Amino acid sequence: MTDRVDIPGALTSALRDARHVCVLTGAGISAESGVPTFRDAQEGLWAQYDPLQLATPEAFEENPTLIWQWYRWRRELVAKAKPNPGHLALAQLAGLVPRLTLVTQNVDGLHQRAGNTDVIEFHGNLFDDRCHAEGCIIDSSSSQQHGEPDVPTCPRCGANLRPGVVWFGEAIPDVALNESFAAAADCNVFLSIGTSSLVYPAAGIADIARENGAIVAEINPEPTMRAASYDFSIAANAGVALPKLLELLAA
Ligand code: BV8
Repeated sequence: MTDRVDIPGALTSALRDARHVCVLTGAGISAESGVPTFRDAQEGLWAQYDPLQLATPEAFEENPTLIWQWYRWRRELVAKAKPNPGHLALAQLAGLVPRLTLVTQNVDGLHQRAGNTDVIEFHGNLFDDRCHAEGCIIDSSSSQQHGEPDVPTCPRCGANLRPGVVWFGEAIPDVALNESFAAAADCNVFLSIGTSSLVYPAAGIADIARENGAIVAEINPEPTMRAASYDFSIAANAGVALPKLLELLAA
């Protein structure tokens, strides 16, 4: 992938004039930080598993130890990762437009580490622990319980703890869902960045923006089948396209 990217002038102008920009990010924006996307083959021990099969309540019920091993491996990997120029550009964008709503499907917390403060974590956060019985978030130091038991337990009720993410087949938290849908309906420009747009209801957020008259652009080195229905499709890595976009905006 070259570092050259063409940013349509009409997109830069629309962003310059926007009252409200809504951004949806997926695993692709963290790829350049070394965090494997869901579509990428996993590494090592985890190469034999399909994340779509592991990220489910059924898999946790069946083998909580294995699921905790997977999430601990991801926590370690993400903790070593750093925000990349794509994350940093979005943090800069927040300071350049009147209102930016950042909705992320990612659970890695890299947008917050890049400086975005107002992030809607549509699928939760990798580093949160949640009581599997009561559903409440528990202070995550609990999962580092004395000698890290294979499956940490809730200090309040003794049930198993689980990572604070939304698994396949689980509902999106109401607040995240409603705030994301409202932002998509209200925004003037919608940027879909680094997502295959295959997972619902996240993938439907762009439709809400489009149906409410927003200008929609996708940034993805492999344009998705939805790109044809968007106003702009920028076939480039986020870490290349977003800094270029910000350079033009700030000019
Ligand atoms: C729900 C947290 C209902 C966990 C995740 C059939 C049809 C439609 C829908 C369904 C269906 N069957 C089932 C469903 C629903 C299901 C779903 O959508 N399944 C899919 C697989 C078909 N959805 C759900 O289950 C959701 N819940 O529907 O609940 C309900 C309602 C009421 C009551 C009860 C239930 C919950 C979904 C949430 C799942 N959790 N994550 C964890 O992380 O462990 S999803 C997980 O996978 C990620 O969070 C992310 O959302 C998704 C992967 O998608 P992407 O982010 O797009 O990543 P991907 O790897 O796919 O693509 C990366 C892209 O980046 C690529 O396009 C690539 O080209 C691009 N890229 C690569 N490098 C770069 C780049 N782009 C830019 N720059 C680069 N450098």
